[in-house]
Amino acid sequence: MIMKQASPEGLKWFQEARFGMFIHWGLYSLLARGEWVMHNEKIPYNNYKKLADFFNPQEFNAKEWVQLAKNAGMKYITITSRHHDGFSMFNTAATPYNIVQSTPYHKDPLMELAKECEKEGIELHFYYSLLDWGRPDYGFGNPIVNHVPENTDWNSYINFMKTQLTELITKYPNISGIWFDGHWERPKVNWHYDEIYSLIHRLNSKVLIGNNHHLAPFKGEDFQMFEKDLPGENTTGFSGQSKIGDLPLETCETINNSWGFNINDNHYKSVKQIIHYLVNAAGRNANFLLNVGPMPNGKIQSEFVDTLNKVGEWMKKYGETIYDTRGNVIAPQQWGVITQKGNVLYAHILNGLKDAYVFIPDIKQKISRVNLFGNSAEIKFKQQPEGVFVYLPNMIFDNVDTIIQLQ
Ligand code: JFZ
Repeated sequence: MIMKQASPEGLKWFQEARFGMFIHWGLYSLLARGEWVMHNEKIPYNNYKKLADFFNPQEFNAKEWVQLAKNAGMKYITITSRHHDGFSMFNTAATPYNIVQSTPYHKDPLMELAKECEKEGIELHFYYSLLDWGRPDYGFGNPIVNHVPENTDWNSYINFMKTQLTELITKYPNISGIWFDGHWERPKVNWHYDEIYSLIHRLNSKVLIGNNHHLAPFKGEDFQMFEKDLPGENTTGFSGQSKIGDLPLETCETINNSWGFNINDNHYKSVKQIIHYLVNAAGRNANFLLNVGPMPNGKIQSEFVDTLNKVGEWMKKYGETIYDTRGNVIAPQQWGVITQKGNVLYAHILNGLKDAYVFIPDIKQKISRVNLFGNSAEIKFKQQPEGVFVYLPNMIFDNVDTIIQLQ
């Protein structure tokens, strides 16, 4: 079988986008203790299922979510269509365990979101869990023998996923990516990726495939992702086996410490931390997918909204140094990172300087002019074979990011 990748058009917008919103939203949001609550608290599947009887997000408003993302300077949204609890947050014929059929809400929020995204020029990706804690044909916990879980109808599970993925790709307008997760739970099983990936690209060649398997990219994948780590770092221990390949990169991180809504979690990241993560990702040539976990009523909590709006204000001023740039042109430095667009380099000083100058090594192109981004006054510099020295005496540093433009 020939494994094709997504069309270049899809890859191009993805690399230009640089900033997206991750959304974890499902039945678990009701319990307000994160998306792993069923597993962590050993809630029996048949009891957990009762949550559907009262999942009724009356305050959900696709317009509000899309405006929030847009105002924050985000170019795409990646939302959970089905998480490990197995509940489908969209209208599907493959199982009645879905938001339209088994909740009093009876509507499909992902369709509303997809239509709104299309209208507003925001791309939409669906998170899709390979792992399912409840379906008998998945057989969670069963031993894997000869690449299939024992005592299950594994083919039935694979077909179920194919049916759902076909629905997601053919029925929802503007969908441009699938974000797989759960591989790590069964690294030895036969996931039939060859069939699944070619199905996706055959149905829509624009759709990008990414898989949170924490390994070097598999054939047919279009981007490589990192969870809670900048590419090349491994602070979480999840990213150890991730060799960085040639594909576009994405890294995801939470706005507090949780993916799904968590009422106990007050560990809100500051605006500065979020901006630093975004700049550090761009400097390493990666998109930043920033997660929020909406509440069960469909609202996004005010702490997140405030932060996102402030990040958006920064992006309105400085987005030019982030969107459509390339990173890894020059290795990350102690003081920060460099992004590049055409023949313009942006040195982002994130961590302050010891001396009254900044040294940018390994610059190949001839530099003719240096100034602060957004300020035309020229700054003194000296170009040497080993790099460029930019002199910054009496400079007032921006507490978040001082951006020096070189061309
Ligand atoms: C996964 C999910 O389990 C989690 O709920 C969330 O959706 C996140 C974005 O992705 O989290 C993982 C995935 C892999 C590992 C750890 C957490 N891992 O390999 O250790």
